Amino acid sequence: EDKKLPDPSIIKEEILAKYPPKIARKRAKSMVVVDKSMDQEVQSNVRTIPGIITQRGCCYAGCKGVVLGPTRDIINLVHGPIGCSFYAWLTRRNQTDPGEAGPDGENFINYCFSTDMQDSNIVFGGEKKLKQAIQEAYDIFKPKAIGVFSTCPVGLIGDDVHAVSREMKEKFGDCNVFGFSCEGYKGVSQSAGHHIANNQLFKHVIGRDNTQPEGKYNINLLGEYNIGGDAFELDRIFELCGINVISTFSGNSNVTGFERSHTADLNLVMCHRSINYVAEMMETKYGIPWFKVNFIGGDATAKSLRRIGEYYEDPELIARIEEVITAELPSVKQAAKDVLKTTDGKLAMMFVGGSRAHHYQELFAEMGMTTVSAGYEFAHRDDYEGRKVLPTIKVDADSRNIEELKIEADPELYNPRKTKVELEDLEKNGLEFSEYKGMKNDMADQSLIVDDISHWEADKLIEYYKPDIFCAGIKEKYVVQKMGIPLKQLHSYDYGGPYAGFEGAKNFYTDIERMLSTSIWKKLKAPWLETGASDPCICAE
Ligand code: CFN
Ligand code: HCA
Repeated sequence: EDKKLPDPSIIKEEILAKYPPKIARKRAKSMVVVDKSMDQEVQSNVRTIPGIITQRGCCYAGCKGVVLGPTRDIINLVHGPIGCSFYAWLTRRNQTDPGEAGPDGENFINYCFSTDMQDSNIVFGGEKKLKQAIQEAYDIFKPKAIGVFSTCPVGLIGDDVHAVSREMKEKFGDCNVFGFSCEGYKGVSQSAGHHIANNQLFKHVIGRDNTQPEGKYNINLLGEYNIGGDAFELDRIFELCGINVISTFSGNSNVTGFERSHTADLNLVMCHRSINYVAEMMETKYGIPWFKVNFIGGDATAKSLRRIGEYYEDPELIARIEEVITAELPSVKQAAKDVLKTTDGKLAMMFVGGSRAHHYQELFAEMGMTTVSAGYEFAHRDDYEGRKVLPTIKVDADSRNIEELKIEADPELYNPRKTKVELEDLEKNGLEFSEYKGMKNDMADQSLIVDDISHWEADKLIEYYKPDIFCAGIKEKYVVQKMGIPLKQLHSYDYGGPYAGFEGAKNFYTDIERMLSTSIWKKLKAPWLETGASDPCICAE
């Protein structure tokens, strides 16, 4: 069925008309009607306007919850009031492989570690209490590593978590203790927390263990967080291909993997937003090249595997990858066909994080569905607009003198934020660079990109587009369903998954087909409609 789509420019205008002029002017820059014939700037990574209800989280969430959250054998000790720790306790759907619970069997993910800061600590300082908590964690669990995470009050009172961590690390001798200044208020979203987490992992953990890998093709998988078991499915595929994963960052990860990750040939980057800093620092320091991959969708998975084969230029690996694709892809295609009757021509909207609002569009497209409007919560401009990325450095140094160039040349040459002229210089030197394409590239003309969407804007988009499915998180889920639209959580997968890789794609098709097949949400009447109010925001009490 072909739906006639509303004009996005009119929608945008009508949404903005509700705002005071100054705010409308600001928000206008974050709402872009896609026109692929020109370069378009998508305003992003800017402060949410106070008073607007955003989907975003904080710096602490990005650091402690997202990047360090899934590592099973680091004790994540939160320095702050108990609420911050309670908030982060098992709220993100990190899965660990019980059979592989760390080299020594540790898995601390289920615990909630906090200094439980009180008023008196705010007045007199909390460092003493922090030392005590680190000591206690060490005495009870004897962990390999302890990470200390600062919450907002720590930054305000000035406790030095780094000095305390250093002191305790020296005292223990056999436990790596390091701090994160990831106070929630820093930056404008989770994104600042990702960066802080990346920096500290690089400084304190990566590269500490030089044990050489035994595999023939040794990679790290960056920006994959094992939500709903995604990493287990990807492990399965890599194993079939004969590719050895030294470490993931950071789904189903452990300290040893991080410490050895610098021995890899290649870094594959799934979620560019949260981990690009590690990829770039590892390229600069260890000469490990990276490129973007996407394992969300059958075709995307096949394409990413082929890209790995191309990188190694090894006929044996290429042949094996082709075998795996031949064995796996047909059943994925069949599964997509099987749901087409229900899914074809349906409309989706997705407002999620910093990468999934892009990656999942491809999966929906495989089901014949169109993403009419999408946006990230906390992405930066390159996640929308794309950018040229570093030259691809080959493992065999003699294929081109890139390794030498890299080490000897002006290190500035390898600065990822190169100017156009520098990129041309690189090309003249015979260096390849690839382009990282952002969300806009994969969206149709006349679709609507909205960065850091507000509650009000999402409501209006639903009213205008009447999408068949809306994808977001737990904060949006029930409001959207009360509007009669099924909501798929693309953060937690609503307790489903895995959705990555070949098997994951099949799971996704069936889950979405089910959601589109039920009319239950249309039959419900939202409480605010019962009261006669037209807008959930003015629900009569
Ligand atoms: S697992 Fe990732 S894929 S890390 Fe990031 S940008 Fe969050 S926690 Mo929620 S689901 Fe989401 Fe991405 Fe990368 Fe997850 S889209 S918001 S900070 N995200
Ligand atoms: C976070 C974590 C989150 C929240 C999900 C949601 C996640 O941003 O702190 O809002 O439903 O994926 O768990 O993104």
